[in-house]
Amino acid sequence: MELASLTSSLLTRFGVATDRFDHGDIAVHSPIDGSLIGHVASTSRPAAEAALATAHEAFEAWRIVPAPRRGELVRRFGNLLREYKTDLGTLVTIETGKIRQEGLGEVQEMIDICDYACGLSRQLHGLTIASERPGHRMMEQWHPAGVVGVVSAFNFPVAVWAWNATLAWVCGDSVVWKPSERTPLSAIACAALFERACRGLGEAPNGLLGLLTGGRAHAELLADDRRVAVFSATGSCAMGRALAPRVAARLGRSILELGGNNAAIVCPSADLALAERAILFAAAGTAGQRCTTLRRLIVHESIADALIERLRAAWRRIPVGNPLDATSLVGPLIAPAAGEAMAAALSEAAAAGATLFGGDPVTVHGCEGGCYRRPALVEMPAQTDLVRRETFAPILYVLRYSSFDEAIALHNDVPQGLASSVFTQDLGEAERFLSAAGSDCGIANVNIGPSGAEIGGAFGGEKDTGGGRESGSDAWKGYMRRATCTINYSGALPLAQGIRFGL
Ligand code: UN1
Repeated sequence: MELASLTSSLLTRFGVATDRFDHGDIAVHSPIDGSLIGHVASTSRPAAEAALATAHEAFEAWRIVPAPRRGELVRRFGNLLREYKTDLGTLVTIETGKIRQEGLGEVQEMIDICDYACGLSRQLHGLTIASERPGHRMMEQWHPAGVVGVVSAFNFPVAVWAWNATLAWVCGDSVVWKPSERTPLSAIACAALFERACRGLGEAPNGLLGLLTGGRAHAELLADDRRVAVFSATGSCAMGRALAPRVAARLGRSILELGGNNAAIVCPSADLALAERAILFAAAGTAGQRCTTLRRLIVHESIADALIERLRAAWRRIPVGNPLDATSLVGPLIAPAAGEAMAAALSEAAAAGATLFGGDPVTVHGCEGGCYRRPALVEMPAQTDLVRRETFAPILYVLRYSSFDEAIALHNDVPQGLASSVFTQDLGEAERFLSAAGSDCGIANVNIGPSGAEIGGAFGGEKDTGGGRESGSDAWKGYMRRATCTINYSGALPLAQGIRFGL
């Protein structure tokens, strides 16, 4: 079936009215073959302002709904996602070009975070704190924060939004979402499913989710508006650098998940067969377009030739093709510009004396309008500025090391700090990598690649990655405000620090 009609039948199944996707100023193309799959209207400035106002009203009603009831809404949303997993996964594949397995995986990640958030809705625990004063009790309460503005990227168009939105909802917040201009249809589908989840729950006010389709002006609106208590943005470091100062200017709170330049250190004792499989998924998966994609391999010189040999054999066999075909492992890049950026990086590497393998354009029959590239393996003589930059494409730079200290130094010597991994059977090396003097990233793994994190842990990274944490662990605290409360039941008025003050 032609992609446009497949897209429209999927959207109809989600309950989206035809006029939401068949006219408007934003032309949506599938990276699979470059074909036009829909038109979406940009939200006008007044409509965006109105969505913010409605979201703020919704917050004021929602914050007093008991948290477990808020969890019930998210549970319902999760059930709808279970029901529509295949359809939404297919739509994600059509709109982003990621393979079917990864499209389904992305929806599963949404289902997982719904379960997590639902459980969390009964566990928004605060502390009881020992007071220094007699007859006093101290406690911490966590209260809803307000409107959460979410800016999401094309590569994880629904899961990363869901990490933010589901936590925000159970925390008593409302959400205004500005998805990537490249993936408005997946966002519209999610909004339709969420609306259905709301319909079944009397307590859910109108406006718990506002959707702003269009360009960066909406992201700027969310960054600037004081009603947006939490501004959560995923995307490039450049995007973060442009928006974070605007939030800071109004002393607002932001959660930033920006670029990564993730590495794996492969030690002499590593299980090379396991490392090879992990490297393949982490470097070539999602056509190198995850923020957690493995971009740098730091290999001990004693095993480098053997590992590179294995990787070349694997790279040669990677099936690059239509992501809707079950046999494809690597689909297209999001747009021709991404292919151009990849080619430019490869020529810069060649000029720096690199040994290049792969990286060439691939013509996929029936998908001539898509931008398909064979993943590239690039042996670099040194960690140059090129290697320190994130090129959002399937390029794996390979560097050699001789001492573990040198490997860690190379590992950390990049501006970004998202995900990292070490492959070793040596407990000392593994522990050193995880220690305070080891990997400086927000995610550090042993014998697993850097990508494909589970939702149960906090997700995010340091340095240019922006420092934000989303998803599991105690990331929910970022979506609430903390009140420290002291109650005096003594009948007297002792002051803290033993201060005497009175007439
Ligand atoms: C992203 O690319 O922005 O850990 C998110 C992973 C996925 C999420 C990636 N669970 O690779």
